[in-house]
Amino acid sequence: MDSFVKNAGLGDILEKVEAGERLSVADGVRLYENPDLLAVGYLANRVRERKNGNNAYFIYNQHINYSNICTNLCKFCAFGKDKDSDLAYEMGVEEVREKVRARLDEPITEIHMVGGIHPDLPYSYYIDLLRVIKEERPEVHIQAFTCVEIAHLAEISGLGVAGVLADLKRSGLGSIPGGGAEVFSPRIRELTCEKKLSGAGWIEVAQTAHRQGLHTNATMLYGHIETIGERVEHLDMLRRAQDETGGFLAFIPLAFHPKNTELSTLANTSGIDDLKNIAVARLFLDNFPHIKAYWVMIGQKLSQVALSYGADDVDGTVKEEIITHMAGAETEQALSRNQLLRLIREAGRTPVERDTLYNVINRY
Ligand code: V47
Repeated sequence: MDSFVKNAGLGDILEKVEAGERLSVADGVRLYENPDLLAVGYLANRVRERKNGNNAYFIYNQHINYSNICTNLCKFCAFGKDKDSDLAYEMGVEEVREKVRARLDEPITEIHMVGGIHPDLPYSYYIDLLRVIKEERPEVHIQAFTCVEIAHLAEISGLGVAGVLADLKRSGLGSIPGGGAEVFSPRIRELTCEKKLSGAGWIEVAQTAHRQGLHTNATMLYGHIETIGERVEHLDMLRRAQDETGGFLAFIPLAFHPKNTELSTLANTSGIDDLKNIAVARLFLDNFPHIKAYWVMIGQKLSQVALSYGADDVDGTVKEEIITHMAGAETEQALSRNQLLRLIREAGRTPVERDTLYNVINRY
């Protein structure tokens, strides 16, 4: 049964996987470069099964993007706009309250809220956002503000990263999403998002959060101008950080969508590359409990397949996704619980509805 993995030239990696031994950076590069997707996926599926059994997780969540006004204007992003752009928007605090109120009849357990790096909203606005959400939905877990936004809030408040995190936590922040990581390589940041917080800075914010007991996620935006070496370097930085502070819950590979971005001449990612990123992440990030196949970016169909290539989570109901759809995503805006259940069941997994911290809400 394992012979096809050996025939693919991955016999030594199979042995490491079987022994639960850590893969090297060179192994990571070899996995990405290996053309035998089935062999790489088989290895990743073994690890997924060992870590998560037959469970495939999802969450009933709501996305809120409070503003797209952004001073970073990254080349890969179609969401961020200059404040003078006709497409710029900014929600008042009461508007966010309305967004929450409008869905109070749904069993939402998480609100995922991110925005751009706004040039002039005061620090109090962000605290108010948390406050109104908690006023409307006291039980909800707020997963909000990427590490990039946190660094910005640290600056405008003068509180520093640790001070801001403590303050946000007191105001209702439950955890931090994985966005803004992009590719940590200074070369990629220089070429695509020179104004953004550095890769090292992103990790520093995430680790500061972990030290305060706040969990975070991590992402990697792949499929633009990054090399395979830069992808593995990114994963390696995350793995080292996780060894130190242990607060990452999930890793989510994000498939680049080129439409309406400054990199619009690039092609969309292929299904092969999408599955490779899931599989290599599962194999390399041995200290990450969960790998998410984000259906918004890779589609429902490939998310199902990804559940046999290392992923154990498909994110959630989402609703009103703006960031990927502005960059040309053709996926739905939201999925119902029944759609998620069907997606997971058809893939041969047991659907498990979770909360943000992976406590089980319902096993179906
Ligand atoms: O931070 C920007 C990326 C991120 C594009 O933590 C793009 O559980 C593709 O981070 N094509 C936002 N990606 C999404 C995100 C996320 C989504 C779901 C779950 C979680 C989680 C996190 O999307 C941004 C940026 O890295 N992005 N532009 C684009 N054109």
